[in-house]
Amino acid sequence: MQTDQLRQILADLPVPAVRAFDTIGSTNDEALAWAEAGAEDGSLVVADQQTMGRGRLGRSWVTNPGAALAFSLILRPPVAEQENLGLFSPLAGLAVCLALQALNLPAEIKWPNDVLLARRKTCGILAESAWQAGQLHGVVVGIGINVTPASVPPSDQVQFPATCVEAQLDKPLDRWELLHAVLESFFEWRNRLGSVEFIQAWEESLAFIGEPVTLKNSGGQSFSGILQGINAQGNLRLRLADGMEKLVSVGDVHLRPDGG
Ligand code: BT5
Repeated sequence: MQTDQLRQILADLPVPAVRAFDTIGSTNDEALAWAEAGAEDGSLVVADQQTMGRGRLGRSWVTNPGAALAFSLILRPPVAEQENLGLFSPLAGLAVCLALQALNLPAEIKWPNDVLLARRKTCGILAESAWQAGQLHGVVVGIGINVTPASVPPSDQVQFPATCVEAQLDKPLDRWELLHAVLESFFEWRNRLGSVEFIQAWEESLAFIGEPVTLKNSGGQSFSGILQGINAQGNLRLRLADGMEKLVSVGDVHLRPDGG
């Protein structure tokens, strides 16, 4: 996909500039460098293939050529929006989820922001902020979506079962239409970031409500309980075995369905 063609496809969206690559290390790295160099809010980096795609905490993300969507959106949040910085990755998850639901797919969100189809990971999100002298300089929201079967890594290379959109849709999908739909939904919900409706929409698409799950943080601590939902601050509500409710904030936490 050429940069000019992509610009045309996205012309009705608040995307002022696009950089498209056949192959790149990581679209997030390119976007962080571009943000540093002064990219405007809404600028977009797209790649057909990533050779060093990144997940969270040094994990890797596989993007095979011609098979997936891999893109990074540069945001320049105004001060009011900076209060909800932690909600940018859930916003991206919600946008992907709603775009897939619009294709009649029963997409769900594995809290906080992975998107699942048939309980398998179809999309991963990595939001990173750039700071300069204590000031927020920009946020890069990286989104990877598995589209064709060639995008799905072998099962021994993933921590959580994976799938792709076409496997669930049972017909080919135009990747660029999906990109447009995701960005449209992202910008629409960005206007309501952190609102009651935002939390409601996030919770409505949440996977595993009423089911036993275990949450693990990077320190190795884990909590098991029944997933209740999301509170107004975006924290996950977990009912522990002793009946107490535990709130877990968006951060470095891994959620796993028990026995899943
Ligand atoms: C994520 O990390 O899920 C965030 C992935 C973000 C990727 C996008 S693509 C555009 C932008 N540029 C980048 O360099 N990154 C962003 P995490 O929750 O840490 O999950 C990573 C784990 O997912 C890996 O350790 C694998 O187990 C698994 N994985 C890797 N590639 C996958 C794929 N294509 N589909 C499903 N699972 C995958």
